[in-house]
Amino acid sequence: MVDLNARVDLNAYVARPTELFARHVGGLGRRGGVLQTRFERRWPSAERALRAVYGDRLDEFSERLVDVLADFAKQRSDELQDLDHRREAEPMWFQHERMIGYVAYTDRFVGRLDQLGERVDYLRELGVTYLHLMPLLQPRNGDNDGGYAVADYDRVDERIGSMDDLEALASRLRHEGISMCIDVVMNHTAREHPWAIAALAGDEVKRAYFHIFDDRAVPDRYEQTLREVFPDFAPGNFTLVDGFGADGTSKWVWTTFNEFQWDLDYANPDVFIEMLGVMLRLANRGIEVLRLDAAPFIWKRFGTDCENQPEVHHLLTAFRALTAVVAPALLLKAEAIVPREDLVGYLGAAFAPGEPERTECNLAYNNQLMVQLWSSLATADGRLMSNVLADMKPVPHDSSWCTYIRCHDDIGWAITGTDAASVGWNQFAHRDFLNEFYSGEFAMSYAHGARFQHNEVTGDARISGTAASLCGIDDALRRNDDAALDAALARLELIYAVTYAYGGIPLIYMGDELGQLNDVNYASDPAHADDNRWMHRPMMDWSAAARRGAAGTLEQRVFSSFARLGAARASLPELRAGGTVDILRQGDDRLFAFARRHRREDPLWMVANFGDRTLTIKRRALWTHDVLPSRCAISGRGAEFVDEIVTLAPLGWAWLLR
Ligand code: OTU
Repeated sequence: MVDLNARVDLNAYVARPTELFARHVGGLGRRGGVLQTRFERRWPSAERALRAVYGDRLDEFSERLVDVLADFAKQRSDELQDLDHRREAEPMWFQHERMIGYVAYTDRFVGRLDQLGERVDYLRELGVTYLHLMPLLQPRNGDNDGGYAVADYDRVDERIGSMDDLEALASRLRHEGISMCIDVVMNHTAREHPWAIAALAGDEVKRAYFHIFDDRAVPDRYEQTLREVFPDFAPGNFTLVDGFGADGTSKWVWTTFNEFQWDLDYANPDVFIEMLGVMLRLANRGIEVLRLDAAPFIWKRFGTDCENQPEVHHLLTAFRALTAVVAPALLLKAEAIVPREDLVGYLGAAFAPGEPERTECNLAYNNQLMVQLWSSLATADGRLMSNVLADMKPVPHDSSWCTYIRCHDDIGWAITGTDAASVGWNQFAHRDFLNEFYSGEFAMSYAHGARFQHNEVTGDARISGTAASLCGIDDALRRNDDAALDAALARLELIYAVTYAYGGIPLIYMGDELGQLNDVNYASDPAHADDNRWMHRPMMDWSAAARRGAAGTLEQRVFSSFARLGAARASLPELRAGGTVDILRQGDDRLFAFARRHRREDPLWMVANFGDRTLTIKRRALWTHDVLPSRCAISGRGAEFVDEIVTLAPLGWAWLLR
């Protein structure tokens, strides 16, 4: 194991890169001075992280790193330098209560990048200040895992536009107050990427970009401890690929995901430098947030599951420090859907008591909250969620969660044996229940989802389906049951209201704001037929969106609830990220309650009833930090705060203030 906090003799190495950098930027006047200050501030962290991974080999490539940074710094536009200065003046900008995210596929949302500007007003109605456009760099042809198999990091998928369109859009959105986020698929490339093609053709340098083995000996050793991410359509973690070199021999290539996605080998510093270049090129096009896809997988170690290894954190720390020299406005978001003790480390939380916090990614997905919201709805019980979230380590004050309830992926039930036991449940029985419930197999269920990646051997499965369909909107409409529809809408609002209050950037997944149902025709595209995640990646229904202004329509009911939540959130500085979350337990199984607080400011409380009967909470039961709530800022579905009592109807919720 590499020691995360290994001491290195900084004096021996720091001087040289610092001087080298000074030579590059020395002639740039005042700007050069700023760059030099940033370099001197960030390099020690990068240096220490890279030395922990590469040891003395760092001395062989540190000069190249310095060159890369200086080149990109010189190319950064005036507009983006202004942005850098603004962000440096307000480094916690992304924690603001105004931050609300929207996540969409460009083609499914509007068609092409140059058409997206027409929809800014729509996003504004929702209060959106952050737009994540799903993978949009040039993918391989045919099945490309929704764009997660990139054939060229320097080109935009030609079906949606060009790099220039992307740059123009990022700039336009920025002027509208919207920061753009895109994916960097950093763990793997498509097998059609020029690096992979060169490796196949016998180029030894490029072969060393990947994990390629002549026979099964090494892969078999790794397989003993690896899990399968897609056991259904991509079993195993290695793929036998024919056609290597002049004689066309077959070799085993590491492919964690689909067989056309070749894992990159970050033990090779060339790969690190290439990916740094990819990130900085996108930053210099005006992208403000990079979603680092499958980040936990970028380091492999025998005898482990090859996820969340210490080197992953060193590498991310180095990416953060180095990108911050050129583009301090850039945020890195870890896509790490991992157990909570592993998850908080991506935001720089200490790994063990007594260890220091680190500066790693700015953002990460709070998948624990997401899973628990669905689990609580299905069980009509807030206890497991309360236990799990109370057990989560706080994250560093300068980072933030992305809170969400749906994304383009399946929902994996990351609930451990210990978690389940904390409320007297069995982990596997609970997982099976959730799968039965959300796939609609369970007799009493209102959900219309489907099982994803059912593994007959382990019994494991995950869930696909849109939020609306999982909340029962589909079911209520089919049965033409108004009361059921009310309840379904209340579920959707309730879980989104938690994501708007819990701390972080809440993400609206495209279509949820209109209650869009599953795409029942997803399988008619042969490239999507095997992968039912496409059922919750529908085309935007603009005719449904047009009904958002028509009183009494489903779309109006759902959309207005999102707009109201967004407006309320933006008016409550208590809801900005940072600060603390205290889970409040009242002895009522159905209740989920927490208080958010920044230093000595007054807290904001959220109380939510996941049960199917009305519940009451005495005001004094919400006592925290020596204060009590006295008024309601906003509430949903029958919530009242009268005298000393908060009354919550089933699925009712409220945000309370002092
Ligand atoms: C990600 O998901 C993407 O979100 C998926 O859409 C891609 O298929 C995949 O990477 C490959 O690029 O395991 O089940 O901890 O959970 O990277 C989906 C991170 C996944 C993993 C995540 C991955």
